[in-house]
Amino acid sequence: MGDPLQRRILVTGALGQIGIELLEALSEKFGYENIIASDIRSFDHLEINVQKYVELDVLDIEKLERVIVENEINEIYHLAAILSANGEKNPQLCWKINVNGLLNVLELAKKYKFRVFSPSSIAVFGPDAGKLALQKSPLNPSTLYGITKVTGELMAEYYHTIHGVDIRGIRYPGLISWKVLPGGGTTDYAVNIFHKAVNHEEYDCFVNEDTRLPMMYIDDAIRATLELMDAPREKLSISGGYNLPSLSFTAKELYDEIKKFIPSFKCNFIPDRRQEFADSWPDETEGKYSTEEWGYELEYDLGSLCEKMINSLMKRY
Ligand code: NAD
Ligand code: AKB
Repeated sequence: MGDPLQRRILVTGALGQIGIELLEALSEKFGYENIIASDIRSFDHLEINVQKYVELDVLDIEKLERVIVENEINEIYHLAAILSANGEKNPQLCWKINVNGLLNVLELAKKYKFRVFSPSSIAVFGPDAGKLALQKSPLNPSTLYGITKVTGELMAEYYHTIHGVDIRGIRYPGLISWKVLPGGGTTDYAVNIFHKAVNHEEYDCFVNEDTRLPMMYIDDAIRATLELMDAPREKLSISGGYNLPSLSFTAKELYDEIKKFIPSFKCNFIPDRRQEFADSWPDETEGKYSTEEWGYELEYDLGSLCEKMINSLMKRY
């Protein structure tokens, strides 16, 4: 076995919106040679610097176990999932990947004693959580995706308490990033709008202009992830999912902010089914426990987030 203090990390679902960014941050922090990226898809991001990539379906527990053992993995960032909008289109697949996939990871974590990061979501909340969701607000989601996320949080608490697995999670708000397009969620409009604006195209936003949701720039989410995984376990009272303090803005407020940079940009608001999912979620999340237990603080506000997104996308296009 290698040095037990040296992190040997497997990232599942690594080609997604969060994975691409987390891979870069983990590689810089722990060394490119210690990060194994995996996803069900074949590797198609030539611009991403990855030393080892494995095509891996998290439902294939034998292959997952082989990858863990052969690479002496002692930490997994388990990002493979189906998000809210796609989950509602294919509930069985959403349940299988989000719940059974996590169960595979947890069973192997119990056996091989590696640490796990498993993201939760603001989708754990339903209409009864109120506009400002607290850590201990009720968890009665009305989307199947939300139900899988509550189940994942309960499984995390169970495997921690009963089997001593060191698993940690964050209830990410809608994440705004520019490197890859988001993967079929409800908050995707807050990313897609930037691509259209920078390309000088009109955008048909699929939620109405008053829709207000908890949001965050990706750098704040990646930093939260690394900070949580660095926190001493004895300081943590939660295994399933920490609320973070979030930004909170409407689709119209986002549009207005983008117009400060690109005044000719035009956005139409044409709600579809995803409006229902958005309406079932809170406007904002309160992050008391993440701040008190591991010192988390937000850095980006709406203005700095828009500036970063627009400058980054302008360089790319
Ligand atoms: P994404 O859809 O962009 O990426 C998920 C990745 O999982 C994809 O690359 C997909 O190919 C892969 N995948 C799907 N099925 C798989 C399987 N069977 N085996 C292996 N890989 C598989 O999602 P994301 O935005 O990167 O989200 C990652 C995690 O963060 C998810 O658990 C999601 O619920 C959570 N989350 C994301 C957000 C957000 O705004 N992006 C917000 C809250 C929570
Ligand atoms: C989605 O919209 O499904 C995700 C999430 C908030 O979990 N971005």
